[in-house]
Amino acid sequence: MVRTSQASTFSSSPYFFDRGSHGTAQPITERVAPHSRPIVSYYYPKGVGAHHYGERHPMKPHRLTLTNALVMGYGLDRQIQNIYDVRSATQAELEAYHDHEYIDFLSRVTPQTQSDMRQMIDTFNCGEDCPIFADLYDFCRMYTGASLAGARKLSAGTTDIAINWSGGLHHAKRGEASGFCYVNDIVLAILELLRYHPRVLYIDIDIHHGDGVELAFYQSNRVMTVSFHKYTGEFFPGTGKLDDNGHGLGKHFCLNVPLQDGIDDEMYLSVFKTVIEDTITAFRPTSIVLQCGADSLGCDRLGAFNLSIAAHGECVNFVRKFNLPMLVVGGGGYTIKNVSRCWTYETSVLVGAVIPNELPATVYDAFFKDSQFKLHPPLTGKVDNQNSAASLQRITVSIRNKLRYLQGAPSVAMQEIPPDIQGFLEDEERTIEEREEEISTAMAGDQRFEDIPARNDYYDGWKDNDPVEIMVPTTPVVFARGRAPSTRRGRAGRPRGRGRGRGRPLYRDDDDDDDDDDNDSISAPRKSRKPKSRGRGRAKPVSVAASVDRESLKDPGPGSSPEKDSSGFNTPDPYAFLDDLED
Ligand code: V1D
Ligand code: CA
Repeated sequence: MVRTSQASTFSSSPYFFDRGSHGTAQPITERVAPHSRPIVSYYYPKGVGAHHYGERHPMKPHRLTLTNALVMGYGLDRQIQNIYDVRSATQAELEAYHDHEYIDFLSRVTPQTQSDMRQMIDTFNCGEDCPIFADLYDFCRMYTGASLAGARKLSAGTTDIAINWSGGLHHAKRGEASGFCYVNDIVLAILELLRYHPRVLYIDIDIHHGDGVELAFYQSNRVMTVSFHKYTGEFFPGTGKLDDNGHGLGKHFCLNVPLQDGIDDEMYLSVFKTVIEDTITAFRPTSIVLQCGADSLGCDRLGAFNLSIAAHGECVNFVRKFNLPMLVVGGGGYTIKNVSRCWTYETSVLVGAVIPNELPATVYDAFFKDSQFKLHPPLTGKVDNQNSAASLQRITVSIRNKLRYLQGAPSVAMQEIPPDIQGFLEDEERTIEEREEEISTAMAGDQRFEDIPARNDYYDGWKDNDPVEIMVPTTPVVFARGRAPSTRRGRAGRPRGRGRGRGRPLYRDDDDDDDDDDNDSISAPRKSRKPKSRGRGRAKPVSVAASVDRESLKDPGPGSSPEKDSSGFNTPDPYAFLDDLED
């Protein structure tokens, strides 16, 4: 069924830019040389699709069953190196981000006990959007276990791409459910990646703002979040405006791309590719997490965009081509026959296979009959396009100017070694394969010091122009969040600060001094004062990890006199701290 591709590249495909008389994007026909095909791991927690939010609820986990049936029906399983029915996440793993009280509640509440737990149900924001349904906790543990397993495998360097269509529940907060999401598997997976990856880029193409992930990393400079979404102020969750850019150390490490109803393939792809290319150039992530919410497709039951499956898939393809370790997760998507087609198509894009437009026969044929069993049904042009070329240009120019504040990839703090690294061999919850993988991950860290390239060597791709010397201890862990994602620590003592609220940071940069979000013209970024040759190359083994955090990337405080670049923007010198590190 699957024809493995051979000749040309996607960029030579006439697909999106020469759309002939069809007026809509056509399926990808990229050809990928077999030797360059990535190792793909596909996670499908058995039984995850059998859960029910409720008859009238738009979220239908059955879409996951449909997706899996199409993926297998196309024979894509023969193109995927690893297919896993993964173990569920443990309570301790969930509590690496979420509050103990909240997880304890999720583990105990059932449709039968909910009348006795009314107050807690309100406290934890369950109700209409986030109902209490049978086996809710198992459902959460399943989809989260799959994202965590994918992240671990990426860190071990034993896969290039990990796919978990059951994950991507981007609205869940530390202490409460939100927008059909209970546990934020994305945040947990990113925390896992951060054990080995200095910089993680999160990209969110769900039509809703990825508020839960943004909030979790709003003050971090090691995770850059970029969400593309419908923004009106009213549309759920009501957040994600252009000038929400992060706070404290995380200022400038959060981007929002607010869009209006009816955006079409051409406009979306143009803004997506511009923003992502600029972001990757400026931030230089060492891994990417891509949330592929399919409610941004045309004809979605809750959405209002006009995207075709081909264009949605082209976003995935565009990110794939950066060849960075990538975790791909699902998210929203409420016209389930389209969600399953979309994620099947994206699976084929990720494995580098070409699949025909004719759907394979499955026991779910009834879902696809009205669209003649096609993978690419017409979905576009149903909603008036409220976006204009000018409004989109304003966004891309504004974002390009915001990215100038990054001034090259950031440094990495060496603050804390997560205790779960030191004790990972003792963890009885881990499967044999996980233990082996984790041992090999730690070994790969040792190998760094011998200059043996490892897949998970996070110096890969830093090339020779890193201005910051980063030294790693034998256990290759960096962690810059003030607390490690320990799976062993008690939770009771942890402050329950932000994240307990209804999805808004407690702070707002109303004093935003960026001046970077209007109709700015683009001017050349200021060059770093520091010579590029400093501290580059491989890190040397050190017995004490150097603490090179990015306090120094903070905006200058009131009264300080930031440098001004030639364009007149205030630009803090991100490398100022190097002056203190001279030996
Ligand atoms: F239409 C409904 C029927 C039953 C229950 C809920 C809904 C519904 C539709 N849209 N709920 C919504 C959104 N909620 C509100 C609430 C009204 N309150 C004041 C807030 O507008 C929630 C939409 C959630 C979207 C989730 C997601 O697509 O982003 C997603 N991503 O990953 C998983 C889900
Ligand atoms: Ca989004």
